Amino acid sequence: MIDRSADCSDRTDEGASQLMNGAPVRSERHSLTAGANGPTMLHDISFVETMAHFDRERVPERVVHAKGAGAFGVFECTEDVSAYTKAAIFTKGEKTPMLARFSTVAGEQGSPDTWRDPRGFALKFYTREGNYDLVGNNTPIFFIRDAMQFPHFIHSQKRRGATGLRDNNMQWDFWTSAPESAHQVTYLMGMRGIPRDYRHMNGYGSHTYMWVNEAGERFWVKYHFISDQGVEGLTDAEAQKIAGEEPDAHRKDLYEAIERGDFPSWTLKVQVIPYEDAKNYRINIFDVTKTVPMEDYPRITVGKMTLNKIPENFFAEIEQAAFSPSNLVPGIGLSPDKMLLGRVFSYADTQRHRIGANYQQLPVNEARVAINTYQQDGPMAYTHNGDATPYAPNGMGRGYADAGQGLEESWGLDDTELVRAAQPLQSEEDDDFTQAGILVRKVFSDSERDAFVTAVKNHLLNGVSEPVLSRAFEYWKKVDAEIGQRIEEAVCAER
Ligand code: HDE
Repeated sequence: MIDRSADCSDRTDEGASQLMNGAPVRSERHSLTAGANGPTMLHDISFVETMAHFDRERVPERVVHAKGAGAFGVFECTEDVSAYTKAAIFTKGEKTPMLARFSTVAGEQGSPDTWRDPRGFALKFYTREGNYDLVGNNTPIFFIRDAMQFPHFIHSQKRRGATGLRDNNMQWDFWTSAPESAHQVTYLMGMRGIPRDYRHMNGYGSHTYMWVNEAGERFWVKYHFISDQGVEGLTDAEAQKIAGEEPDAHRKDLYEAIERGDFPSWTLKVQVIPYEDAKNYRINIFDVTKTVPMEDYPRITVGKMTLNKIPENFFAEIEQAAFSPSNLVPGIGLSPDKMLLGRVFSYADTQRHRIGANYQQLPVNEARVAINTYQQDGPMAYTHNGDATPYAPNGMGRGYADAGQGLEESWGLDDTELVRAAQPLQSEEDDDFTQAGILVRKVFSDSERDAFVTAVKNHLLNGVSEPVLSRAFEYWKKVDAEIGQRIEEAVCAER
């Protein structure tokens, strides 16, 4: 037998590692065995602790938006918008530290950054009034308008039960069965459907939100984060090439730009809609499948966000980052958008499952203000209230919020019955197809329209069969008769 102890001897350098109880790891290389050929001893605590922790390294990936990248930065409010909101973050001159995470939607953690998909645009602002999260996308609209449909929609975009494969037939079956998707699918198949990278895309709050000023006046707002780098997209062919060569291309691009000091920035503009206008406006502003025309409500500038620091640790700060539309601050509220209200439940719920009940105590999620909370205990509790009176009301002098606070960012209901129903149209043009048609005819250039037809054709030729295929032709003819015809001819020519 040849003695190999000389080339793999244990080292006891100064930098040697410890177990989490602080005691030395006996060896990071050799387990404790009965003789050099084993078996391994169960009282090898160094081995057991190392392996047991490794076995628990992953937390569940996000059920959507699993693949992403994030960076820290600052938001500076450069304009006076105090007429519309009293939120400290939107006070002229205020600089607020922040975190941004960009993502694809349907792909899993290791999936390529360049698949055709909307991109998440999630922002967490550590304001002096508490954390404010704006969890948007790079598109101003969405596929559906009722949160009840979201699990169904996502199931159609993810993988089949039997094969574990994605299936375009399933995607088009859902889209053509839910015509409110037309606007978002047009956007997705268009030139903004695959961004060049995370820096060259805009971000949108997508839903309508509420702002409230010092006097208690309420306004509806739509957020637009306009990329100072410009907006650029990839063709299918470019995207596929990058997917093969560098699946993490967008994550890499973001980190490399920040590391070389080329800090990406976005200018925040908002559309402000007077509270009463919503009732009789020709578009339902609480329907996230619609945009609000800028000729009626032009954008005003608010400030700029700049990303200038990559995470110190991806898992701790990006994988465990928990964004939620329910993280609001005084002066900013929700709206009656059915999708938004469903989201207000879903995010914190999934985070309790994914990260744990005390996820808000982690440094990346922790508010940077003093907190007096009656929440206590739970798994991995880290911050605590010592021996403070643990209930309210109390006569022991510990403060608590009283009834009557916190109504101003809300809205009342008229004499309303509970129903399960589709929203009525505000006007003829409030239907499912008008805005999608405008996008195709008026926003796309000739070459962009050609690329759009090609993108839809390629998608349909990739596994879509009858009767879904014919329904897809009808769907596009409703968006625009000519474009529908062109798509049908292009598909039939290659089938
Ligand atoms: Fe999300 N979405 N979503 N979503 N979403 C999640 O939350 C959900 C929607 C968006 O970087 C999940 O923490 C429902 C619209 C982003 O961590 C989950 C509905 C928009 C991210 C969830 C929607 C978004 C998510 C999964 C329909 C743009 C990534 C993990 C009512 C305006 C955030 C998580 C990050 C993530 C639910 C629709 C944006 C399951 C129920 C519309 C950017 O809670």
